[in-house]
Amino acid sequence: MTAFSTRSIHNGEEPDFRDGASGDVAVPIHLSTTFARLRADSPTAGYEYTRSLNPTRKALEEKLAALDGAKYGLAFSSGLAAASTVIISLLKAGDNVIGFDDLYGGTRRLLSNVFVNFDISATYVDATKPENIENAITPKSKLIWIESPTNPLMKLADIKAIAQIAHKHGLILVVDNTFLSPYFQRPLDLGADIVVYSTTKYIGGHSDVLGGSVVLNNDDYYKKLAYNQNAVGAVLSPFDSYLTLRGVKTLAVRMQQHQKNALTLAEFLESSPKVKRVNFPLLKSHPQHALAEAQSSGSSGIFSFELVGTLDDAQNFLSKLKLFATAESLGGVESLIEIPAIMTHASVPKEVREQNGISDTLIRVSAGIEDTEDLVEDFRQALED
Ligand code: P1T
Repeated sequence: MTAFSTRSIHNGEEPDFRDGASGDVAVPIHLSTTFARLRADSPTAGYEYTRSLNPTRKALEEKLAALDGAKYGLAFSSGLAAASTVIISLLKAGDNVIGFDDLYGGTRRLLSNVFVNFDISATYVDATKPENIENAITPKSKLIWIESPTNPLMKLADIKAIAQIAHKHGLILVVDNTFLSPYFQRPLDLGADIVVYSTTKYIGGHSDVLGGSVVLNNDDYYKKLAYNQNAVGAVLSPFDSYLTLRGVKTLAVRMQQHQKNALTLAEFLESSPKVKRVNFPLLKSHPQHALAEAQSSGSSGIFSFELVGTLDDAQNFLSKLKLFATAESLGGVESLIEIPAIMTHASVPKEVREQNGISDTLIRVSAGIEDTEDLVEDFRQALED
């Protein structure tokens, strides 16, 4: 197997030199919704209708599988569409999901407010301690859903230990690897069964395309997921597949700069009296720093910190920034900042937020790939009275 940065450029996009083919170096955007056949009983190269298979999406799916060292990849119209298709494909009424209690608010909303209507229940535990997951397992439990690091508190889950627990009890382990991307962490190698991504974030990388993906090795789960990708229809469009293919080619170089910027900003904030605590796995002060070093090869541009003061102080700090846009989302080349309690995690009930540590002055940062010193200077001026 070639190295990560080589795969991100070449896999899925080998030029086609067959007779009549043009040898495109970048895969074209195949906009056709349907594909003609020479004979009614034989689709051309397996293509029938774009919802079931499209050449641009197929190229992306091959590339995404290669980045995680996976056998299969599937691309969806959003991260939540990918998550929904996983749940629809592998669970049925009466089943239970055990989730990390600090999941992205939208994932929690999907499990708690949507799938509950189909009699699929969700139990949330502090998965920083793998034994909490084991203790929550009941005969109804079928699937464990974790993020590591979590959104927004940057808590870690020991993927290897949780995979062992899952398999001992016959459960499926799903890891949402959006925050680190396959560049810094490959959950399948650590024992996870299924990895999901919001490709809207680092994989797309430019805040201009919404998408989601699933990568996996298990043949049976893949068949179910591929069937429902077509049957449910939440597929990534050809144009969005092209944008994602284009974005992911630079993932390796982008992730290095995201990491450098986040670490420098996190260290700067840690030394400020106006900051209560900084949550970033690469800081020695992170309670799971050793686990971060053991299961991932680095961290991305995301971290969170708690400001001394009130929600108003947090909003004023954001307003004073010149280079960080106050916006939801993360993982793009431009720096973004937000207040989870009133933005990305507003759908999580207040008492759950408070219990988990998402206070009104918790600020989440997505450091982009701008010049490091320019970003530090922006924070410095915004913290001044
Ligand atoms: O937005 P969408 O592509 O549907 O992805 C949902 C999703 C899934 N998993 C994680 C870890 C995520 O962070 C997200 C989306 N998150 C944001 C929009 C956000 O600002 O946190």
